[in-house]
Amino acid sequence: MSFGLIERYRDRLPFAPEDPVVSLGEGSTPLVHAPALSERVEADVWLKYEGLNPTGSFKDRGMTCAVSAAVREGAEAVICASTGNTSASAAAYAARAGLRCAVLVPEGKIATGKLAQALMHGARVIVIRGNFDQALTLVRELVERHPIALVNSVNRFRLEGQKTAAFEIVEELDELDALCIPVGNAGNITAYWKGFNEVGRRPRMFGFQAAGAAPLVAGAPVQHPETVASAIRIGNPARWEEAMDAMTSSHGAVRAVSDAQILDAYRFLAAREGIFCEPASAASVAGLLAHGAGGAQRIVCVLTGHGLKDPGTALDQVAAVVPCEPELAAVERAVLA
Ligand code: AN7
Repeated sequence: MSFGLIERYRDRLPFAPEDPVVSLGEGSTPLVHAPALSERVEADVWLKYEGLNPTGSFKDRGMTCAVSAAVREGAEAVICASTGNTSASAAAYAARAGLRCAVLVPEGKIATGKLAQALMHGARVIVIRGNFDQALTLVRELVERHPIALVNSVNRFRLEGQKTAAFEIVEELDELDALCIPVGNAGNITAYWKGFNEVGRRPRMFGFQAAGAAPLVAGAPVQHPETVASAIRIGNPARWEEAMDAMTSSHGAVRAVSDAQILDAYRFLAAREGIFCEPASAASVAGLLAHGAGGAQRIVCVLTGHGLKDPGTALDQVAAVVPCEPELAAVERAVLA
């Protein structure tokens, strides 16, 4: 019997024992030591493997709380704008709760696995001819007019759930100097900082954005964000101020990484550490490799989503398969070549 994170951390979450809980057994993800990466950066690095949540991303931590709260409030439907993972998670938890779910996603810019998840879980998938920022503006206006619960990370229950990843890390590591994390809509870095503060810890927070979608680095919204890391193709983060506060008050930083650096880190993690994450997740490691973490010795990189989410980008990155006749001599040549 595995427990979800509301049960595990109820004393630190805004849920009473009698409240309804919608859970898929999220959280309690592995913190995996990364020897090859540690050697490259001459520090001790661990990977918080959030791709092992039920729908394959960290969003499930926030969604168990957001959907449980929506049920408690009597909601019948939930909605979100999404670059993909939020839609997959919202769809799954809504299905579990018996709620209707609608998701707005940017046309042509969501990874195949995420789209398949949202559709399989029965969400109404609305494809916006625009980007994530436009979709988020639209859903925020829509929920002003209709009684539908908004489950983007502007919903405070999302951050409550996601802060539990920080609790799990400090339970495993007595000392932690820095956290490296990809930043898109800036909810997750805000949630980690909240979680660390609640347990009296203050690691330096290093946020990494894709160079083509780096409003926090530029100090201004980006009108037309572009990056291979579609999950973080976001030009105007909702949690802008909180994220900047997390980085400045922890003596961290926000930096950009190029798509080439992201893809290098993505392949390195798969080929050398045996860990397959999605491109956006690799931004945390790309950032550590490119910019360091202020001389920190004990570092956690958050791998936010599973590599299986985005088979298209993976297959674009790797060597071709080896065709072979079904004969021993041919197989021998193919294997030993
Ligand atoms: C794999 O699904 O915004 O900075 O709509 O899917 O909290 O936004 C996804 C974000 C990092 C960035 N890694 O987190 C969405 C969405 C992955 C992600 C982020 C996302 P935030």
